[in-house]
Amino acid sequence: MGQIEVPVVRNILQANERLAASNRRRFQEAGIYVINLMSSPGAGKTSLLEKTIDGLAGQLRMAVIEGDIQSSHDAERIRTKGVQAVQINTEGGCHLDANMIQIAVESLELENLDVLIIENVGNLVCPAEFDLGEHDKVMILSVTEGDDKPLKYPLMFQLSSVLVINKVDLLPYIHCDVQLIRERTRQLNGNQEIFEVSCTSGSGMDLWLEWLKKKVQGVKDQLSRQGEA
Ligand SMILES: Nc1nc2c(ncn2[C@@H]2O[C@H](COP(=O)(O)OP(=O)(O)O)[C@@H](O)[C@H]2O)c(=O)[nH]1
Ligand SMILES: [Mg+2]
Repeated sequence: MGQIEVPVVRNILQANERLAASNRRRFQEAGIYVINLMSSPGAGKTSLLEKTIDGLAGQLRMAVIEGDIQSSHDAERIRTKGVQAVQINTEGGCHLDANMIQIAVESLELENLDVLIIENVGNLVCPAEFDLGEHDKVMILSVTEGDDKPLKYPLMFQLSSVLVINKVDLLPYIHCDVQLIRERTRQLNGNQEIFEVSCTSGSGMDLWLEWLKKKVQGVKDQLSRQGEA
């Protein structure tokens, strides 16, 4: 059985890589910066999106793709903020893939946007394996999940450009050592940016927004350099 299953999984991932490369080209041509936002359920992905929308209002044009197993609850939260949100229901699937994103972006005018954030399905395992064509993977770990998570779910920590440690407002009430999260993450990924935030109080949000704006500008600069060449 194992000998049959392994090539099948490899083929699925290779097909996904080809579609992700095509998405990436489409994003580059449009000059739009794209994030694949991942975490376990409830760590604060939609909350970070809401805070980010508020923080970027009037500065950057943003859209969201919402990946959920079922329901359009999160997409509605985003639309309430006046931002376009495309819902993908995976109907039981535990992650998004590049094909789903290719279809979802058809309903967006990418050329009129600066940043697209894709909220992946809540899961610390499978989403990390599927490239969507994003520029950066950003993961959120809530302090309520515990400081052992880099040890137990290393792949997402290894592949993410950014770790957002959320719910720091709850630190006085729980046992979680943020310094230990930092050290354990560093051992897996020496280049990861780490932000400590609270989506409830808004603390740490300024540094996250500053980082995001720099990334968006980087894509714009690259596009204008290509135009000059
Ligand atoms: N105390 C606290 N609660 C938060 C924070 N961020 C999110 N939450 C709460 O955590 C729950 C899950 O948040 P949500 O953004 O829906 O998580 P998602 O499933 O990852 O999209 C909600 O009840 C939020 O209000 C935070 O920084 N502090
Ligand atoms: Mg959500």
